[in-house]
Formats: sequence, C-alpha cells, structure tokens
Amino acid sequence: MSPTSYQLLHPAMRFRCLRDQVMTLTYNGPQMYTTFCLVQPLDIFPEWERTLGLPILPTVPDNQPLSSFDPSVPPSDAPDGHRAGFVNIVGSPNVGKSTLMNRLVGERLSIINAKAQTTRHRIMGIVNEPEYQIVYSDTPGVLDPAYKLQEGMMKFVKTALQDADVLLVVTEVQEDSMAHPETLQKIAAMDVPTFVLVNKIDLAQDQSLVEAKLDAWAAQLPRASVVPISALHNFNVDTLLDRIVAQLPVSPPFFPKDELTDKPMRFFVSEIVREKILTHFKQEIPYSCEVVVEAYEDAPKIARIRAEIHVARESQKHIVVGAQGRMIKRVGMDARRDLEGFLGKKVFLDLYVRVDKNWRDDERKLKRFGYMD
Ligand SMILES: Nc1nc2c(ncn2[C@@H]2O[C@H](COP(=O)(O)OP(=O)(O)OP(=O)(O)O)[C@@H](O)[C@H]2O)c(=O)[nH]1
Ligand SMILES: [Mg+2]
Repeated sequence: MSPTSYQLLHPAMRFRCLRDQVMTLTYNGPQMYTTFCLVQPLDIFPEWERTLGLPILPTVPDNQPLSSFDPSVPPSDAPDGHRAGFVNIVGSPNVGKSTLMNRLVGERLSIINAKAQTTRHRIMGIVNEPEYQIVYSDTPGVLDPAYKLQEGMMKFVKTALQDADVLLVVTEVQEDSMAHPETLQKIAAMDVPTFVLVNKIDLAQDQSLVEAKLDAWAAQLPRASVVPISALHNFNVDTLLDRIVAQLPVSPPFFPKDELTDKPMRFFVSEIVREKILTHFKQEIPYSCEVVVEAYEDAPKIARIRAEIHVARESQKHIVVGAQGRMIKRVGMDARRDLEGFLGKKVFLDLYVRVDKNWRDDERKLKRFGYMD
C-alpha cells in the first residue's frame, strides 16, 4: 500500500509517526486538525474511533511521501519552545535500568530485583515540567529469546530502539560490552542522541577501573556521551537530566501534562505481587509466574483485589502455595503491605494459584497477558 495522508477528525490530537506506522496518539490540546501518513496497520482505526467516539477519514488523497513528513516539526499551537520526547532505556539484564528510571521519574514505577529479567514490559514514566515533557521507557534486559514470552519481551526493546528521541544505554561497571552484540551493533548504527550510562560505579574498587570502562564504551559507541552514574545512590543523575532535556526535540507534549505513566493501576498491582514472588522464590519459579489482577474494586477507604498467579506446571503450584499455604500467605502479606503504601488505603488481597500449562510458549495466553499483539 502506498503512503496516504489521513486526517484525525478530532480538534486536539497529538501523534507520533515513525516511518511506516503511527506509534502513539494522544489528544490533549485545543484547536488542532492534523494529518498524518500511514502505510499500515489500518486495523487500528476502529479501535481509535471507538476510543475517541469520532471518525478518522482519509483526506484528499495527496499521497504525501513519508520521507517528506517530519514529526519533529511542532504543530501551530505548540507552546513556544516546548520540548518533548521519548527517552528510552535499554541495556543488558540486571544492570540497573529500572532503578534508573524510578530515580529519573521520582516514583517507584518499575519493580527492581537482584535477579535478572525482572522487567518484562515496556513501562513508561512521564516527567512533566512547564517547558518540557520527558517520556521515559523502561524495557526488559536484552537477551536471545529462549521461549515466546522472551520473544514478546524483546519486541518491546525493538520498538523502544525504533522510536527513541534520546537513547539511554545502561551498562554497569563490571560489564565490558553488551550481553547481546547484535543490539549493540544496532545502537551503533542509530542516529539519535545516545548516552551510555556506566552504572553501579559505587561498586568499583578504584577510579582507574571506571576510567577504563568509560574509554572502552567510548570506543564501542563513538557518537555517544559516556557518563558514570550510580542509580542506586543517585550519583550524577541530576546532571544527566539537564543533558537529556537539552537533547529533546521541540514538540508539544505527547501525553496530558498530569499523566505519570501509560500503564493502568492494575498493571502496577500485578507487578507488586510479582515482585514478592521474585523475592520469595528461587530458581525457575519467578520466571514461570505471571500475575493477573482478575478483580479490582476501589472503594474510598479500601481496595479489594483478587489476583491470580499463573504457573506453568503442577509442581510449581505446590511450591508457590507451600506447606499449609504458608508461602502464598507470605507473598500475600508482603504484597498487601506494599500495595497499601502504593494506593494509600487499606487493601484486601486475595491470591490464587492456577496452573496454565506452558503459558510462556502459548501465544493465546501471551496475548492475554499483554506480551503480544
Ligand atoms: N550497587 C549498586 N547496585 C545497583 C545500582 N543500580 C541498581 N542496582 C542493583 O542492581 C540490581 C538490578 O537492578 P534493576 O534496576 O532491577 O536492573 P534492570 O536492569 O532493570 O534489570 P532487568 O529488568 O532484570 O533487566 C538490583 O539489585 C539493584 O538494587 C547502583 O547504582 N549500585
Ligand atoms: Mg528492570
């Protein structure tokens, strides 16, 4: 299909166009009609139309070539000099990406754990100031997928590499190069402002080790700025923020200015439960569990939540439940305590364990859990 312009018949839409598809669409400002180019997929239109309650129609078929479309040009009602952009965080597993994003956003959006592969989704954290909006994305650690769940996780990373306005490549002081060389090559070929953040420098025995790592990364990604940080101890993170803002394109905001994330409350509830599973279980259990919030009743003083922990095998169910239900009780108690802090009210949490045979390789299940389209 050849590129075509479409008009969004809503007076206040924002969009983000990436070569052949529209990536994100928000609508929060007044008085704007806009056109955008789209090759595919057209099947997202009905969903948008339902959400907006408005039609999206092709405009005069001007067939504007995609190459002439510049999404960084602000529409006419962009506040003067306002900057906005997607600042995407990528890197090997366990290097501190989520710790950094939480630090930059100032909220505990992503769960953190000493075990690798803690983050499974792309999680956006939005920082709003009158003169800019930064949309950070935390992503799963890059790896070679061994099963379909990991394929889904790596798709999130792929998209984050494609739509970044600024890229934050996180590594840690012990890491010489990215665990996934193909991704490093991709990053080296990209043409967006890139920072390599050598994290965990608090663990370095001496300064010369840090300097050697900075040099090694400068050699691998010559166009990038290499910055030593400690996300955990908040070292150098403020300076980084100023440098990120300086690289943001001039653009209106992509999200309403009071929004903190793209994910719903249920997502964070399920992540808090999963975090407790990561804390309480070893070996394959954390990697075989998925948490789904089945019911969420939000009363003024109490939230009543029912969540299911899906495991891949019967034997895992026995481990997660534990003798006389002791383990699931501990997970539930810890999760409830955190949830009460997070939601700022009392929480009644009901946890169930359910065997969902080999869900990690079941496309239907992975779609339901949000890992695949
Ligand atoms: N000493 C030290 N530890 C850190 C620092 N930043 C993160 N960590 C620890 O490193 C571990 C992994 O942190 P995460 O933020 O979960 O790492 P991640 O890159 O998001 O991991 P995945 O989501 O599994 O890819 C946790 O135990 C953190 O507390 C740091 O600056 N110094
Ligand atoms: Mg993470």
